[in-house]
Amino acid sequence: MAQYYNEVSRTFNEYLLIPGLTTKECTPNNVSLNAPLVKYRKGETPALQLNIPFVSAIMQSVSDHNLAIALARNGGLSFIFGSQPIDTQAEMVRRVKKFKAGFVISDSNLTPEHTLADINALKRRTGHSTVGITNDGTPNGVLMGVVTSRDYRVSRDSLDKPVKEFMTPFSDLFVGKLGISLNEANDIIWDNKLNSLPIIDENQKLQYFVFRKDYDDHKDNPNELSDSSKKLMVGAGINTRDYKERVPALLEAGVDVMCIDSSDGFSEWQGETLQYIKKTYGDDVKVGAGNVVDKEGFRYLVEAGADFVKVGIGGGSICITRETKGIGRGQATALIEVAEARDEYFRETGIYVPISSDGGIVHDYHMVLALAMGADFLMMGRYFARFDESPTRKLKIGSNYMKEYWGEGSNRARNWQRYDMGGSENLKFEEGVDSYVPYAGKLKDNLDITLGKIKSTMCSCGVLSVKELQENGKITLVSSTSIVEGGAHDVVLKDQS
Ligand code: RVP
Repeated sequence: MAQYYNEVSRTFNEYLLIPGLTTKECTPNNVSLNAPLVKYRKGETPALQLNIPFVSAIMQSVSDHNLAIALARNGGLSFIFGSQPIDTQAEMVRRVKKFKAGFVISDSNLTPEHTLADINALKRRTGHSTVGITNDGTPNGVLMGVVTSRDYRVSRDSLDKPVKEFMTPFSDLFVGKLGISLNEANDIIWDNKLNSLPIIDENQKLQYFVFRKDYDDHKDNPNELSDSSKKLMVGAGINTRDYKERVPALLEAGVDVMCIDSSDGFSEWQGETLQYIKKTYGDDVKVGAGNVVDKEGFRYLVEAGADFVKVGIGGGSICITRETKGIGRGQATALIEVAEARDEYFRETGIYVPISSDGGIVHDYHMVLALAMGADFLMMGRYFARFDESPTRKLKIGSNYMKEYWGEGSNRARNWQRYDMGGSENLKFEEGVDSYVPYAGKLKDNLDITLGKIKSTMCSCGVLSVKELQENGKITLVSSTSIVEGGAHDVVLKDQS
């Protein structure tokens, strides 16, 4: 007879937190959001920790090098999406590791042979008006000149005018030499009334731009997540097919941690992948696994060597796995059970294996609930997809700006490895959708508000750390009628437009 779970499968919306005593030292400034990222022994500190308990989803529409840089600068970590060729993924990792505050790798580049029409098209795509002109049109080609919007007049100049006729040529440019400090670069910008300064190497190859407008952005960032050589930390997704080639390339690029990315991680494929990585590279190479939704799945991955385990099937905002395959579990219920399994494993072995709640977080209070229910850190896709730094297009739909957001199981991502169960190639079906999410601006601005809310809720609960929240948090189920009571009700809202 099949095994029945008598408990109803529940999600975050069905719970609330009950306040604890807020003592006088319980202020948001005193709250720490540090979180362990990888397993550790009792009494030791984890080899990798997060400064805020957030990681970004292993998705094409979420985690590229730009988002990874923005998130690490604010204390979290991105897992660069694995559904791309090994060399491009490794290059994204490399870009994060090479990041230096204030030094931007040029994302808008053309050759002198391109035309004004190409400049216009590029500007529409990137939203940036400074274009590096290099011999081969790449971000690190030999610098031939620079084009800014001061160099042409769309109303007067013909669209087929070649770039070489209106760019500021190299001979007239102020440039900085690789190795220059940010302060020195800014001095050149201010002394010469420039908007940007290209930085070149000894072969005149473009390395970075320093922009005047970024000056204020690049003050010290107290939460920055960096490694022992002060480089930003970054993760990457891998799969259970090409790991023998992908893992060494990612390690070579400097990746700090990897994660096997699959919608259903309770598989011998993941077991084998974990064992291979640990046997080949030893325990210093860190790799998480998942996703699972119960004790059995957690145990299996931990015993195979996982450094952390991700929890969640079917709860992602773009995920239709539950509809198409009928597998999954309410995110809260799954998390509560796996957190119990982690604690039980810790009591038995003295090894603490962090768990991540992955998918289904909608409101900021869901984050506090997930942490209180036992998540060490949270993986989010939709939340990060809304920001400037995510890799997708921003579009105006009606009167609102939106960003594109698509699932790894959608036809658009074609990430079949994530859903692979072996078997025939032509038995593929979609487990995700292609969608829009409301555009929300810069990551940092939104994150500051979210973290402020989380800290404030933790103060209401009378706790100063995630650990205390997990030990002392009080959680209640809510009825559907009390959910209505929780919003504005029985009043006529004034027009908020
Ligand atoms: P959300 O934050 O609710 O948008 O969920 C993101 C999570 O959804 C990812 O981390 C991943 O686990 C899952 N996902 C990604 N693609 C798909 C899909 O196409 N079904 N699901």
